[in-house]
Amino acid sequence: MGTVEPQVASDAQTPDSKDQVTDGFQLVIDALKLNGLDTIYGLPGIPITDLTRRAQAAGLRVLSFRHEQNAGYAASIAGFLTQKPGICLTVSAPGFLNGLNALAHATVNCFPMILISGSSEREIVDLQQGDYEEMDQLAIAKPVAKAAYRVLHADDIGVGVARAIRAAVSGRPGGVYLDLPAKLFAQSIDAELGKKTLIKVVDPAPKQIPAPQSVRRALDLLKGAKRPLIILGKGAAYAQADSEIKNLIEKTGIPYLPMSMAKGLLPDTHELCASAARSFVLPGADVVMLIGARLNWLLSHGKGKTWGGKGHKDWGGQKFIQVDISPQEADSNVRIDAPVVGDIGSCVSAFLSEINSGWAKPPADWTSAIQEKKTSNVAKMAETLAKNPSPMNFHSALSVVRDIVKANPDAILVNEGANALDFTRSIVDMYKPRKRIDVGTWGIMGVGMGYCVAAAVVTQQPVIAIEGDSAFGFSGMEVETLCRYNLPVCIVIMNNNGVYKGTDTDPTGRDPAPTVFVKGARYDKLMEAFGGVGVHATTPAELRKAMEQAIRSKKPTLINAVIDETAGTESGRITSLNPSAKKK
Ligand code: ADP
Ligand code: TZD
Ligand code: MG
Repeated sequence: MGTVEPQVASDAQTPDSKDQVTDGFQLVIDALKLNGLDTIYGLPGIPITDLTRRAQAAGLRVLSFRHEQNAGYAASIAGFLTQKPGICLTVSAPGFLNGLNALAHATVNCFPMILISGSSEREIVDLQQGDYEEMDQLAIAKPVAKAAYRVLHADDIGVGVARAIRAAVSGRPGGVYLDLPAKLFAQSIDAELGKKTLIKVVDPAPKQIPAPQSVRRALDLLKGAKRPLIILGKGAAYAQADSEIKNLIEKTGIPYLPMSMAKGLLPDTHELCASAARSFVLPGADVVMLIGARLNWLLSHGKGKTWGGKGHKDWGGQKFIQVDISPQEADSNVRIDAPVVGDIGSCVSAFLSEINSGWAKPPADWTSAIQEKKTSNVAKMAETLAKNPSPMNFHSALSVVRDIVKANPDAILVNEGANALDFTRSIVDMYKPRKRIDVGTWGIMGVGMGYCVAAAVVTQQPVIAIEGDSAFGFSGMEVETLCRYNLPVCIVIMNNNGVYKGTDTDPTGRDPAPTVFVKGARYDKLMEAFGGVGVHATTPAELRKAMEQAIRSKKPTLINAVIDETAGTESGRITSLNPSAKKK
């Protein structure tokens, strides 16, 4: 620990005996506990080592990682899964910066998270006198956080934590930074007074009821539609309004398309699910209702050829209804004819109360055309999945994963990579809400092992991670963490020897190509090094056996699934965003 400050912050009494005194460490712990925040994802060191120890002693779950980025991703997804801010705890400057990536990720994906970092002495930092791990962390966090606060006095900890919680979960959720300078922790104040400074946040994410007029406008538009479509995004999954959303779709009979992390909100096998006819419904729809989904790059900005527009920026002619908690989201890419601002539970309930009084199903020519497309695409896919090539390819391996997930619908599926991501998303059906967690809005690599830890800890369900070999490398060292906490996680590495594929070569013959890795790498040995189960699988049968065994045993398992190194495509499904590939 750094300097120990005698005491400050409280006016009246001088503490006369040790047990009537509390300190900054304790108040942080008490403030978190008081608000039901019982899990910390972090990495110890100056000045927060004692905070991790004392939090653990006080009954909080403290999960210690090998790199702060992974702890941060764990906290971010815990926020998504629980609607409570996930807490990431780091040391100053470098630890803080390592965690910052995840904070930005939380903000971009609308996940509630609080990054708490210890920081160095304010006076020295502000005069830039070269303190240990000196950095103006608050200033650096601000641009990527939804909000950022610093607490200087122990009797402000209660307010600091309360503000951080409200900022993280209210309205559009996001990442919040809380800066706690080293000196704060050792400040002691009278225990009774300290207790009174704590705040139990009342109604941290208040309901936001939509204006009746906006609800009517939206329903009028939807009623007049000949080819309506509902798009469910991860905001809809986050909102935990599962039965309302199911009712809306089933009562209206409108086909829907789930975005990646909204898969399973209704089972992907639902008759109204249009996933297998995506490239038919997007250009074909005349009215589209977005529920917790932004018209960003993942939806081609609501225009262009994907939507039936002539050129890449041309409007396809759709009218849009957008249900979102953020009043600023509408019109961000194309005109939104009927914005409905509110929380998804309240908005969908408002729709339902109107719809209950009768709703005509969409015209049969639209729904039957979708059905036809689905049937033919599903049949084509089934044919591909049934093949058993040697070496194994993405399809034959994922056909196994598809069966395992079907048999274990409560398991959480973590997914990252390029081809390993795109193929899994389209091949593996999800059956329940919030079971699929992946690379999110930025399409980032590195979320894998942090997500596995948090998913196992907060849901107490088995976790299956389908990882590209490159993707896995970003957080691979956390297999030790999985073993240390003995978490029921089954990792499958789709090992195609590299980024996208393993076949590139250096034209000069000097080095390996930038996209390729050591051929035939044995990632399974990595898991064995820490006492977990490692399996080398070269056939679908071996993969199936190993996955079944992993789920049954609940032991941390890593299956190195050998995939044909020629099988992938450059950038997976987003080749068009790749400038060099476009030129070819
Ligand atoms: P996807 O990537 O699945 O399309 P996005 O992350 O783009 O989803 O969109 C999620 C949207 O959901 C954001 O615009 C966010 O404001 C919104 N959102 C998040 N939580 C809620 C909620 N409880 N009620 C309404 N909207 C929400
Ligand atoms: N760095 C980060 C943090 N995020 C990224 N998305 C990338 C780099 C670029 N990138 C992708 O977009 S996918 C990918 C990288 C490096 C890895 C793809 O290789 P993989 O998957 O082995 O994980 P496939 O199955 O071989 O395609
Ligand atoms: Mg790969």
